Amino acid sequence: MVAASQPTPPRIVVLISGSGSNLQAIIDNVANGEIEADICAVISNVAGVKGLQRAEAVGINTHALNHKEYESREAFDVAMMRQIDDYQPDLVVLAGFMRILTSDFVRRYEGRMLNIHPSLLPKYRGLHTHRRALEAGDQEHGVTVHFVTEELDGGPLVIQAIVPVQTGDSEDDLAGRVLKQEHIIYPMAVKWFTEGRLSFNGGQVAMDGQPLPEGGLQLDTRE
Ligand code: NHR
Ligand code: GAR
Repeated sequence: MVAASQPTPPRIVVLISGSGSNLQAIIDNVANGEIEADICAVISNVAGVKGLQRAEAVGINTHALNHKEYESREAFDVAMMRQIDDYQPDLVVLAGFMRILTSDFVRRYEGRMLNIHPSLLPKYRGLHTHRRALEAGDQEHGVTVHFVTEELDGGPLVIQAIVPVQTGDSEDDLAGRVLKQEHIIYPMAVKWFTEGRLSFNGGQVAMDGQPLPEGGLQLDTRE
């Protein structure tokens, strides 16, 4: 029997700055067939990081663009856009990417760029989220996947995973508990996007054509 010709799978470019464990979770879900997509390239603003090695190990193109070698944020972002556009991606995935992006960059990929942020947005935009949740005495914490807009960590929410904060938790304990959930919800969101189920159009996130509530979907891991 002749196999039916498959449409070309959606193309993904992943931006990282470090360990790339979220990248690995997405790589694994593509490898096992859960996500039908082509991860065409991984780009890091830091050379030599583990995430680049993870990509190289499975034959994905990698690029390191050191932001310190550019005279401005704008110049760095222009270089990144050129590199990304070589691959004509359908989706840009920020996976532990640590540079704030300019408006021109964000506008170029709006509606097709996702980020994972380690807090229950709208709480704790920006950095050091685990420390801030502990210092505030929060009993719950978590992680959010959202579409990227110009407003830092302010784009519309897709899905959150909620974890408990336990007595005596260190920042690392809490970060580890959250990271485990990141590896579940980020591949889910990427899968929905690549299947055409998840969209962000005209300011509204929709799943299967239905607008999502403002808080996005919730995965509550507490008993
Ligand atoms: N850019 C825009 N325009 N909008 C968003 O929502 C973005 C973004 C760029 C990155 C990820 C974000 C996160 O999930 C992200 C979302 C870096 C910083 C930061 O302060 C803040 C938020 C995020 C990523 N970066 C410092 C900077 O000067 C550098 C910090 C460092 O290198 O360690 O760019 O948390
Ligand atoms: C993750 O916890 C991610 O949510 C966070 O950095 C870690 C990256 O881990 N992202 C940010 O803080 C973005 N500012 P990874 O490199 O192992 O995926």
